[in-house]
Amino acid sequence: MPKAAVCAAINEALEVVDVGLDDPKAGEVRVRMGASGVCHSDLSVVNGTLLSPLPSVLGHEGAGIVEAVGDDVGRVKVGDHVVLSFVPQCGTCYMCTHETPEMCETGFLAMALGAQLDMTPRFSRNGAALHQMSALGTFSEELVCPEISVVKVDKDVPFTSAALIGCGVLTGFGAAANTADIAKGDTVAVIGCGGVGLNAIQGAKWKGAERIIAIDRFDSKLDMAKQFGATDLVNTSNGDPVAQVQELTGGRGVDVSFEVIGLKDTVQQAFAMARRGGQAIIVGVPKMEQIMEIPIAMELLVNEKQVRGSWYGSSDVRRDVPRLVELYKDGTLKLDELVSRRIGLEGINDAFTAMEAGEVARSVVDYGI
Ligand code: COD
Ligand code: ZN
Ligand code: ZN
Repeated sequence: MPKAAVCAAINEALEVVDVGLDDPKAGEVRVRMGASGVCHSDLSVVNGTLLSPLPSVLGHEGAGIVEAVGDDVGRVKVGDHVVLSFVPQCGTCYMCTHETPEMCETGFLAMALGAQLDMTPRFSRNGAALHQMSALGTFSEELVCPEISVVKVDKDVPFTSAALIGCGVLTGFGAAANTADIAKGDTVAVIGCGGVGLNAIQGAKWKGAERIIAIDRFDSKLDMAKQFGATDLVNTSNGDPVAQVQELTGGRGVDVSFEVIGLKDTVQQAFAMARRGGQAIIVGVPKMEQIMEIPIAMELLVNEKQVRGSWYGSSDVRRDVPRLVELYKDGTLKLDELVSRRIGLEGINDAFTAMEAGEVARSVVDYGI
């Protein structure tokens, strides 16, 4: 029986327990986990910000080794190293064939309901079904997931680095590389320099942005942002970040801004600091009831500002994961540097505390295989 960190109810600490794991069915694979990142969205499920069915094995950012395959599995074989995608991407549905596989219709419900494509989970506890976050549940020594949720990667990428590709890197880097229209020489701003925001910075740099303004409430995060390519640092505790950005840009604002926290106020700030004709890219997801307010006449029309949501960095995982691995290998993409702490499953609750205190880019569960 694998050990897994289970969230039984909102606002309860995760419990590390033995869980049952069914064999993979047709189109599914069993993965022995190498590593799992601890992302803010895991904490958002625990504190009720993000709605996800409970009880559940959390974790949606991981990498491991294929240990068994069900019938009709053709994309991977036993022994392959894989990065897990928290969005299953089938490659054949309407969205997948219209260049938007991040919104794959085949996997959407399973992902939202914490189950496999047949809407049942493979985990159980004392005989009762346990959901799997994003059809995964990477806070487990082993899991079963759809084969369309795994992407084969080279064996020489350490699991602790490969794992981070699965959420933080695809989401953040992709927001800059895929969703946004960044031109060489642009000035961008990134609000929120956590595990995802740092990757938006890396993506913007890769796209050729010349100035990258990092914005956060902690100097510790701004120091990390500088290491990942930020050229200007704005601490929100020193005053209104929009005014600080206007000052840094001669009053014009930035070509592209990114909101990577998930708060209404910072979404409004991202829109306000975009220049005339600029773009605000929204990566963080605020509480469901939050509404964005846009002055239609001046901002949308006269100033021609755009606002775009970026779900999973608008990523096509079969195109983007290999591309990111290449960028990691040639030294362009920093992954090892994102791993602030290596922990065991029992350290996840402390990892949430460290995340909220601004102490880490990422804590990573190292399963030690
Ligand atoms: N002003 C300035 N900075 C702030 C503020 C604020 N009011 N609040 C928080 N911050 C900073 C923190 O100091 C921290 O550096 C950063 O914002 C947030 O970083 P993390 O490490 O806590 O969070 P990430 O990077 O792991 O996750 C950010 C997301 C935006 C992805 C996440 O929180 C989210 O919105 N998830 C929901 C969207 C979703 O489901 N995405 C797919 C899975 S992640
Ligand atoms: Zn995540
Ligand atoms: Zn699809």
